[in-house]
This record gives sequence, structure tokens and C-alpha cells, in this order.
Amino acid sequence: MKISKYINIKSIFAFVAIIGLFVNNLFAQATTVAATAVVDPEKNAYIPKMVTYYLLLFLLVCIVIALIGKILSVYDLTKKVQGAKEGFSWDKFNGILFLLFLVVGLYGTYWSYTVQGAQILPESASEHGVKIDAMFNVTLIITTIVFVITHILLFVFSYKYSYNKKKKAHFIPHNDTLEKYWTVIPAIVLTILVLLGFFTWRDITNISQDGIRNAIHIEVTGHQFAWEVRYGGKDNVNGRKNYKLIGGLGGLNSLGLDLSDKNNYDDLTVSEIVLPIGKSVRFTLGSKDVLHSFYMPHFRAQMNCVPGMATSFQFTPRLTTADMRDKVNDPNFNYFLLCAKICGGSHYNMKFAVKVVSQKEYDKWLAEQKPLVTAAMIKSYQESLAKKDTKVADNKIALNN
Ligand SMILES: [Cu+2]
Repeated sequence: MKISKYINIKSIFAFVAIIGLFVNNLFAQATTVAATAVVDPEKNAYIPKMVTYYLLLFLLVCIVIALIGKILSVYDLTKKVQGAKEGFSWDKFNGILFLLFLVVGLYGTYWSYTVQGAQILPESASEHGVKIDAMFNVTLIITTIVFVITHILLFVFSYKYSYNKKKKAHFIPHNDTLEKYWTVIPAIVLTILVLLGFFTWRDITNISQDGIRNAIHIEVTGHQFAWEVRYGGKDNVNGRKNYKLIGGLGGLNSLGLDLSDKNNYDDLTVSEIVLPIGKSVRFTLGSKDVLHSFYMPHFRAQMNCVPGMATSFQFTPRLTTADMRDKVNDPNFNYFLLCAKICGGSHYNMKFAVKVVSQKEYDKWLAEQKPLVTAAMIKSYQESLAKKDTKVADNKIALNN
């Protein structure tokens, strides 16, 4: 009797696990629908309500399962009292639950591949991104095959070899050949995947001096909670900065530009990042406060923005915004830059528009952009020069802030 009680708890656990998986699936479907819905405050209140609903549903299902378990054990007891040799076969029952778990679980996998898989990023808009996507697909295909095979074996074997009075188990403590196969094959596959990743990353980040020089230079600085973007201007060089100068020039020097460097005067300030197709662009990245992360998902580009040091990411766009609109069949599609590091309360606000256009459109757009150094800043700088020591003056302003 004690044994049957023990198995009972186990089967209840298995049952709850299956239902949990199912509810989880339903919940994922519902949140997917909610996430794609237009965001408005009233609809946002819908999500916590839905969570409560599914939580209560889950508890209800648990109670029902516990009840069924109790009824089955009463049935078991009655049979035994009546003198039946065998009561309810919990082993067989557990075996069937394992099979059920396999079917529900594989359906869940299929569901997430099709429904959530359809929400994956469109094809890469950058040249190096095509290689990253290829690696992603290879890894996904290999792991999916292994996942399906191992799970079918795991659950079908649990069913097939469940306890049976008539069968006797073989004792196989060791099998060298088998162990060699399941060690060597994954080791080779993983080594290939890791090396592929290593060489691809090396290709992306190791750029020749010529490659760096010929790229379009754009500087992106993150702060809580926005991006400041400047283009190198005519000389394609971003002028020198000094963090001590931030907030100087009567509060106008938000990036800490060092106006003694002539390269600063033609630098451009922009409200969106516009890139010409097929031209290599080099982003020099920084932060004024905490860690941020420069993230352009459509270009498979991501790099941390670290206060006190410059990082960089260089890539070549291969699809214009118009091309991508055709590909995803959405006339309102736009590229964007995001912050991929939870950097504070309004982290979600760090979205910046990105456009890829033809060289002609790019040249036209660039000609319309305003210099970052304004007349007011120059005036303030000249006044501080007149007070002789610029750096000291600016330092004082910076330190006072
Ligand atoms: Cu951020």
C-alpha cells in the first residue's frame, strides 16, 4: 500500500509537469498575441490580468489532478480489498504519461519553431551578418536533430522498459565503444562550431589599417537615456574629446569636445543615422555614465559602450531601407539602433533611427546636416581663451558641475 502511495505522488508530479508545459504553451501564445498588439496603457493592464488568470487555471488543474490521483488510489485499494492479485498498474500509467509528455513536448517545440520562429529577424542587412546567420542556422539544425532524437529515445525507452514482472533487466555497467562514440562525436562537432565562430569573429573585428581609414567614421556616445551621434564631417575624422570638458562652454559642450582641435569644427550632429549602401562604416563607441550597448539587430552588430574607453564596430550595409521594406513586405519598416544593456529606468527609450540609402541620397542628406560646434560654443570658447588658460577655465567649469 505504501508503495502504491509513493508511485501515486510520482504520477501526480508527472501529470502536473505535462499540464504545466501545456499551460506554459498557452501562456506563451497569449503573450505573443499581446506583444504584437498596439501598445496602449489599457492593453498593458491586460498582461497582469492574464497572468493571474493562467495562474489560477494552473492551480485548478493541479487540484483536479490531485483528485484524480486520490480516486485512482481508492480504486487501487478497493481492488486489493476485493482480493484481486494486481491493483492498478502505476508503472504502465507512468509509461503512458512519459509518451504523452513526449508528444506534448514535441508539439511545443514545433509550435515555438513555427510561431515564434516566424518572428525571428529578417535576413541580415550587413555583409558580415550573412555569415553569422549561416552559423546560427547550422547550430540550430544540428541541435534540433540531436534534441529530437535524444528526447524520443529518452521517453520511448522509459515507456518501453517500464517495470514488468515477466522481464528481467540486463546488467550493463560499462560499454567503452559506446562511450567513445558519444564523447568523440560531440567533441568534434563542438570544436568545428567553436572554430567557425572564432574565425568569423576574427574576420569581423580584424580590419586592416586601410580598411579603417577608408570607412565612414561615426561616433556614438550613450548616456542615460539617449544616444549622441556625430559624423566626422568633411575630413571624416571625429575631433578630440576630453571628459573633463563635458558640460563646459556655458553648458553647451555635452560631448566634451576639445575646441583646440580643428578636426572638431566640421563634425556634424545628426538626429538619425544615415548610411550609404555598400560602404564600410566604422562606429566608435563610448558612454558618459554607465555601461550601454550599441545594438543594431538588423545588421547583427552589437558592442558594449564603456565609460572611459573607446570601443568600435565596423560593418558594411548590404540592403537599403527600401530593399528591406520589400523583403519584409512592410512599407513602414525602419532600421534602428537600440541599447542592449539594462542601463536604468528609461533604458527602453534608447532607440535611434537608422536608414540605409543610395550613395546619392546619402550625399544629399549629409550636405544638409548641421555642424555640432555652434557659433555660441565658439564664442564661449573664445571668451575663455581671452581669459588666457582655456583648459584651466574649462576644467573649472567641468569640476563645478
Ligand atoms: Cu542604455
